[in-house]
Amino acid sequence: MRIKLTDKDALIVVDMQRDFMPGGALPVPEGDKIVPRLNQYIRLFFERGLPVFFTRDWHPPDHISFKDQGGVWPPHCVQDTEGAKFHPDLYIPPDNRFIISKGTSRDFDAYSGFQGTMLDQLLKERGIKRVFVGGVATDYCVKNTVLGAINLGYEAFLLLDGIKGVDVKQGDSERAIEDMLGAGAVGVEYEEVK
Ligand code: VGL
Ligand code: ZN
Repeated sequence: MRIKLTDKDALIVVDMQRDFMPGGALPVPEGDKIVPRLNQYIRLFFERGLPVFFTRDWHPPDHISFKDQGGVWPPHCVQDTEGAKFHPDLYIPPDNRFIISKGTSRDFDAYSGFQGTMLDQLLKERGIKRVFVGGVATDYCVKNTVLGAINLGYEAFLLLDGIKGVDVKQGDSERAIEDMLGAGAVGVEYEEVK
């Protein structure tokens, strides 16, 4: 399907941080492989004057999602650490881009970029009606951000060539994609977006 970008569109790049890349604390297999593709999307939106939102997991050191606190994950994306930085090759435009930190308080986790953040307000203020979502992890934060967007009334496009999942259980990412498409998300690839 051909998608023509308009001024009601925004790009959301989910959690492209070192700890989610191979060698990081909570690696998404091949998470780094999507950086060049995401950079193409980021440049496309930036060149069209459309806003780009970068979500990041931004946890305190004693966050409840960590195993030591009874959670399920190894410590990851601790605020102000190397692991919480974006992948060094990720293109961050000089302006019209926004960093959305989530999971910032000890007692709450947030898989959706909308949870406990200003993302919805920032999009609404700019008249955004459609969001294009890529990044990691397909089966956690990408999925919850896409479903969150749909619940808030946005049209959501899933960047099929710009996502990677963790697959704690085999097939998790495939099921997550089915869930998103089933909820109304539209899957797209770069060549279709102009
Ligand atoms: C994520 C697990 C824990 C994600 C964040 O970004 O998908 N996954 N925290
Ligand atoms: Zn996390």
